[in-house]
Amino acid sequence: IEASIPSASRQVWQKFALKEFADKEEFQQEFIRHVETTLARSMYNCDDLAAYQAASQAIRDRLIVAWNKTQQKHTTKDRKRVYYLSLEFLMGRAMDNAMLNAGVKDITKQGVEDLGFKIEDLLEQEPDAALGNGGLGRLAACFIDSIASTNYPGWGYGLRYQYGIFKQRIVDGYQVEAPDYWLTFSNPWEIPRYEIQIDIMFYGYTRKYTNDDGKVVHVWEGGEQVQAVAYDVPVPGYGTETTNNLRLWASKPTREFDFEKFNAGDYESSVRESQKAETISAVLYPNDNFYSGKELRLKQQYFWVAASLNDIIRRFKKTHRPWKEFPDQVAIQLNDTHPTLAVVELQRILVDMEGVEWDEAWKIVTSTFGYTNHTVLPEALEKWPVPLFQNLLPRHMEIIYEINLFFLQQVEKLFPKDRDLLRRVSIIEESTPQQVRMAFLAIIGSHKVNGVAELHSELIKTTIFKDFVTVYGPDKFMNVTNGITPRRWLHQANPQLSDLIASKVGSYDFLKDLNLLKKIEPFAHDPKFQDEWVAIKKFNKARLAAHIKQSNGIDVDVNALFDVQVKRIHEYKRQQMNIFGVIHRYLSIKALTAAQKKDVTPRVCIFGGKSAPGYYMAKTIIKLINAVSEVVNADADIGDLLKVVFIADYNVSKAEIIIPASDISQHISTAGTEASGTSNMKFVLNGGLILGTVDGANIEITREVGENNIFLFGHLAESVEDLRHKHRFSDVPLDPNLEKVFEAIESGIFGDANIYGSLISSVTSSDYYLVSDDFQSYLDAQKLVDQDFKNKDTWASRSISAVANMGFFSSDRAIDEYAESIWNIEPISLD
Ligand code: GLG
Repeated sequence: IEASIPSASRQVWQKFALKEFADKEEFQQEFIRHVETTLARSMYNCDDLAAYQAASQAIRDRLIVAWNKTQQKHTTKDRKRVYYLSLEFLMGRAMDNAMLNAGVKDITKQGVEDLGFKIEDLLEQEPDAALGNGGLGRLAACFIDSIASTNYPGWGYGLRYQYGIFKQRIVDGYQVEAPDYWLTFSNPWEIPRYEIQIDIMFYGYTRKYTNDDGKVVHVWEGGEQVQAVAYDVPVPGYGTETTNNLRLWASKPTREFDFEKFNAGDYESSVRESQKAETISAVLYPNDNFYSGKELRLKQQYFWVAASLNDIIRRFKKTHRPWKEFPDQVAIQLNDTHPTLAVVELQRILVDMEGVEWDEAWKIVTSTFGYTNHTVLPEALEKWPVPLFQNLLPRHMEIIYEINLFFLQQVEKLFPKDRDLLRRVSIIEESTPQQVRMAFLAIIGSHKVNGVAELHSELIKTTIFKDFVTVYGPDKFMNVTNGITPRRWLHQANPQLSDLIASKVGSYDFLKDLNLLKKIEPFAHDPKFQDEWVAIKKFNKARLAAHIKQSNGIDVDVNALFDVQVKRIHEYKRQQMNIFGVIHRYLSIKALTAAQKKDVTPRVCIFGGKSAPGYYMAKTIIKLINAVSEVVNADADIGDLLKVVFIADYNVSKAEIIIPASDISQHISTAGTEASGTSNMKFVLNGGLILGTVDGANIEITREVGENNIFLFGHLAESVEDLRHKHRFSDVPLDPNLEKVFEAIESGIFGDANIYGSLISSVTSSDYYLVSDDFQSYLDAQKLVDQDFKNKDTWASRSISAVANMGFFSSDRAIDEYAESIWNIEPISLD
């Protein structure tokens, strides 16, 4: 390498190479150096924010050392790597996780204490990196943590949004959105790589010519150009030296502005172009499980995919291998269809730029990609109108037509004369206008397609991708059940529980091998262990109660049953059913005599979650929850028997407080609609039990923890179609308890009933999400929860047994499965 230092000088470098902190003094020295130089402050003006920044700079320096070492090692080892392409990485805060994984938690804690600070206060200063909407983005964050922790060589590629998911405030019971500008203070967890700049083109036109060898060459030219600049976020593994990379791209203008226009006095239009370039990566689209065909979104997708592929190919070319070995060096995972353009872009680079023959190129492409599907909801499947696509990416559109032609020819050969099959599997949907079906393109361009939980992986084979099973056979389709990182979701969120578990396991090894949790099962009935277990739950409930008091001004009793539903607000997730159930509970309690009230299990019903800004129904549900909360919490007849709380602005760092405090959490989607869910795993891992439907990963959680340790209810996925059909073609009577709930809402006790008209009529007319069909079964399950919670010992033993059997849901296990069956990569140890 040209820029390398001559061997004679290397000794000096090695002598002064930055090392790990030997003790807290070394940390303190670095901390003070950063306060005084990096921040240009002193002990006379160092507040918590400055202290957080200095501490994180000191830790960041160490991460960079480990990062460099890892990258050098991976380069010399020269083995296959995986690239995880995700438009969302919902990372949350970095500092606590960095301290843990870098093994400097105690040093930092004591170090800052001597200097006059509390570590908890510093951690609170960090804004969440909220570059995602919900489960899909958080899964990507857990996955890159696991890829590093299990020593796989792997990078994440995403966008560096300047605005993450909006902040939610509740005003008068309604959701109000505020921008999340999270980069106000410089971000210590990223390394700008201004030297890594890649030109990206949009629009323009294509032409072809025949070159001297008589070969037809396609060119794409004349379009708008922007530049992609790399920002690297080190991803430290836990209990390993491996520190991988998350590379996020920011868009910049290629020229700062047009000098000609500037000199001619046209200031405004000279800066306009540069501003336009920057908007590409400016903001995260706030939809979860919903597709909206905006041109800027497609621009984001191409910008990110083109920059990432350019980067990957540059790295591959350094190895001087022939193109056919590309798939032996590179695996690319498509996190949903958002990065599917990468399939087309790689084919374009190989054929148009590198002169590889079409068929050979296509073989390389399909051996490189894997595609993960995260939903069967039709409204979430990406389809781009052909005119829009063609205008933005004219050459890509041609290539898609070509890919489609060859694919349909292959299908025609296998199933001659089945015109309808051809129509059904075509990448181009023959609608007006025509649409590009991105999921089909992803399937055709990948060697493996996976769903994210068993039921979901079965459903994609029998519903949305049925025809592709016919074409390819079943082996292309597989399941990898999701997982979560136990580092953040157990040790960091619930340190006391982690310590208690460690006391029985004999070490913290369960944080790397979650199956070791099994070792606590023998203590499920041990009264002393139960007491300690219950005390920790109570402590976590008190922590949440304090948060609720501070943010909502509501007093909640920590001895009450904490019943939690926190997730994006969506009709399919059925928060409406939950709040209707709460209203039913309220009406029932009000009808009791004082003596009868003594038998009621006191409950705190906690809700949290954001609605997409344009999702009217979800916003109405939020309003109803808040309206019910106002009435119930102020009702003297009810007292502590029922409290209703909506926690505003649910995000990763709030999840870390809320999840460890639940007794029951609700995962109550209409069967067959929630692909997996991942918070269900987090709640059980923290000793809460689930009230849920037979859907997504709830099914596998049941298998692992046992039917006695979960409350299941509702219709099964296989009956959903029939039930919907009944609603459409006959009068299905409304559930009588639900009818009473609707009467209460319509009587105006929760304010203007008109507000909730559409919410009620969606149930009384088609009831697509089967709220009425499941309501009685839901109430019955709730009743059982009330009864069982009274028996404290049994409840504790169920909670312990459930945790003991959660080993399967570590994202380390999920990553091992991907590595083995899709990516074909192996771990690289650094020693
Ligand atoms: C999706 C699904 C979830 C799933 C997650 C991760 O809706 O059920 O757990 O991806 O696979 N949009 C999502 O959150």
